[in-house]
Formats: sequence, structure tokens, C-alpha cells
Amino acid sequence: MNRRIFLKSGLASAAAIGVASAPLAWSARSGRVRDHLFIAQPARLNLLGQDYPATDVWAFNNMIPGPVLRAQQGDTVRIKFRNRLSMMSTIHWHGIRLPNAMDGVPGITQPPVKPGEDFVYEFPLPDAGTFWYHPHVATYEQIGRGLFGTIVVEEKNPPDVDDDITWAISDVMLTRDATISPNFKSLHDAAHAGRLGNIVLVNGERGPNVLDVRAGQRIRLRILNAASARIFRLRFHGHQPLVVAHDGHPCTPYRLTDSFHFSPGNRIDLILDCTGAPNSSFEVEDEFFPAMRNKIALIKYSSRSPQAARKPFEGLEPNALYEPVLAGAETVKMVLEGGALSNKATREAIWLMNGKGNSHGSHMDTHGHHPDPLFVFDQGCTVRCLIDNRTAWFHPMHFHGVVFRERLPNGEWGPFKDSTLVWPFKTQEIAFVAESAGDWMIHCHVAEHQHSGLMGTFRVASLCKTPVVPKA
Ligand SMILES: [Cu+2]
Repeated sequence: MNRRIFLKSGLASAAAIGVASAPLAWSARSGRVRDHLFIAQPARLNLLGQDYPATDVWAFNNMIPGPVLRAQQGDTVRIKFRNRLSMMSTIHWHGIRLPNAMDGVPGITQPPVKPGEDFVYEFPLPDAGTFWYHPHVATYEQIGRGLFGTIVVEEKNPPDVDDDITWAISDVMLTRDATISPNFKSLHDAAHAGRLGNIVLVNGERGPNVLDVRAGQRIRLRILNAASARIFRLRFHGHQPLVVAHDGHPCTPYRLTDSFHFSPGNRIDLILDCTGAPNSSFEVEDEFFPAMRNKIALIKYSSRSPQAARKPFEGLEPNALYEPVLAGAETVKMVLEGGALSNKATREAIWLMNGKGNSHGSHMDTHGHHPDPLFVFDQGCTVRCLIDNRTAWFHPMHFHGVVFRERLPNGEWGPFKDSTLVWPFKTQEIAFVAESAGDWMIHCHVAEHQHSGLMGTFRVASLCKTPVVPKA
């Protein structure tokens, strides 16, 4: 075990979080069970419009994105996953707080599901919000060929809006005949910014997505970055939407006055008040590479006269999450090294976490080789983790099994998230409660980085005498 950290005693942390302050959501189940069948299989879909040939893809239930998994907070979902691909797979339910055995990580929480086999996932939905699902085997290829979908968990009292729209943004690398380029194990991509596609898709179709609105309307926008590697920098021309949730979890609302970085894995929920004039239209653009902008959406106003505007939006009801208790928190450091331009990178281990790579002989490992956990935490303790990015590349770091607050540049602690973008040669501190027992993944959500070294685990050991995760 390369780095092992134990708490001195579970008592202080158990007292700090306490059963009295335990989130209520786990016990607030509706008792309703919703059944779904998700079949991962090859399909042929038209991604570029009718003037172009269709593309051979991999898809859930013959759709890109896969079916929206829609339920209400407190429901239980039961998904029969049928693997009809030619390679092994699993499904990870990104951002959902669920029992470890349902987390969909091959070799850690379950054996990989072989071609032709089924696996049943069943878990309650403690939190309302926007989440998503995707395979955790050869993620770079399985997401890259089209396997992902959105999860919408509705609030018990949903906000008053005229429409509730999801934009699942992704990209795909197509050749001239609209075939997906099969070069998923490119050493260059793994060591640089990952595999960046040449076509940006919104809800599985080439952007921009046309959003038809009437002046005065209020639209809820749920945006997901489902790309395997591409970071977007989104700008809403002519509008200043209200940010109401990050990574599914409601935040204190604030207005978008500038473009914002939006990494793979991230979700953002916006309230868009349609303040434009009838017959006007406005673009939503990705300007991450200023010389290569992508049109994401077109907000197109009808000729109808404006409808009456609503009162200011006051925010969504927060999810009941464990609040980090910083006094006496366990403090750990995670050092990221390697990649192109680094003398630490080798062909076998392009990336390193705390000095270790996860590959074993191949630069692109299908499952991720899983050495001993990077950290061991006592269940219920608060963890402060300083992520030290000593590479020349962006890394959106995703932690399974917890939601964290990230330290903002002004020193304050920001809203709850499950993935944080760590800039080149910068550090990012996060704080979370190790809430649920098991081995959980930490990885970069640039899938090509994840599978070439930036993937590890932390263990939450149930050492406390007092169970801190409330029973159902
Ligand atoms: Cu990365």
C-alpha cells in the first residue's frame, strides 16, 4: 500500500457529523420502484443530418443519448442492464449517492458484465437533480461510440417553469464518410488533452440545437458534458441565466455574467428567463478554443408578444447532504504528474497519482488496474484533499461516492460538486465527508487520462461504532 491514512479515532468525526445531523433524504423514500431495461448494443444512427450517411455507433436502446432515466426524488430504480456489445461493460451512475455495490466499477464494485450477460442495478434516489450514466469499462471507447445518457430526478415540488430542457453535449471523431475513427488508443491523445472529436453533438445531433421560445418564458436548462475529453467554455449571448445547481445539487443562485468552463462529467442547471424581443435569436457558443468556436444552441424567439414575466427565481430546495466539518478534518494530498512535456511520463505509465500509474504494460488499460487504495478514511470523517496538478494539462477530477465543496479562488468554499477542474500547474482543494463504506474511484474524467494512469481508489472503512449513514 503506497499511502495509507487512518483517523486516530472515529469518535470525534462521528460526533461532528452525528446521527442528529444526518441527511434525511435516505429515509424519505417513496417506496415506488421504477423498472427499466437498458440494452447496450451496436446501432446505426444519423448524427449529421439527412444529407450525410448514417454512422455505426454503440448505443443504449438504439438512442444517443440513451433513454432519459426519469424518476422522482425518493423513488427506487431497478435497471436490468443487458450487454450486447462485443466487449465487457458496466454502468456507472455518475453523481448518484448509492450503495457501493451499485456503483458500476469493474474489478472494484462488481465483475465486468461480459458480452451476452445481464446485470441488475437497483438503488434509491436520495437527491433531486441532473445526473448521468455511462460505462466504466474502456470508457474512452464506450462513451466515444455513444454510450451515455441523462438522469433527471425530479423534486417533489418542482419549480414553476414553462419548459424543462436537457442538453447533453458530447463530441465524436468522424472520418469523411461519417464513420467513427477507430483509433481510440492513440498514445498522442492519452498524453495530451485526450481524444477531441471533430463534431460537437447536442442530444446526439450535430449542433446547434434550436431552442424555440416565446419572449417572457422561463426555461429550466439542464446541461451535461458527456464528452470523453472535451472541456467546453460556454457563453450565452444576450442572456444572463441563473445558475441554480452544480452537478445535480442546488446552490445559492447566481447569475452568469461571463462564459464558464464546463468539464467532462459536469452538469449545470440554469434558469433562463427569455428576456429577448420577439423574432430575435441568440447563440450559445463554446469558446474554449477561441479560434475554433462551436455553436451549441440557438435560442430562437417566436413572433408572439411577450408573456408576463415571473417573480425572481428564489432557488431550488437543497438536497440533504453531509456538510464537511473542517475543524479536525483529515488532510491528504494528491499529486498528479506526467503527460506530454513531462520527464515523469513513460510509455507504460503516462500519468501518475501520488507516484503510481495504474497501467500494467499497456498505455491504455481497458478496465484500469487497481492497486491498493491511495487513501483509507474512517467512515463519517471529513476529508480535505489538496489536488496538486504538476502537469501541463487540465484534469477534471471526479470522486465517486461523495459530494465535495471546492475551494474558490477567494478562499471561500463553493457549492457541492462531484467533479472539479484542476488547471495546469495549479492546486485545487476540496472537502467532503467520507459518507458511505466501500472502495470508491478517484479519476480524471478525461477518459484517455483515466485509463492511462489517472485512476485510483480511496477506501471508506466502517470503523465507527455509530453508523453515520442512516438506515432506510
Ligand atoms: Cu486528466
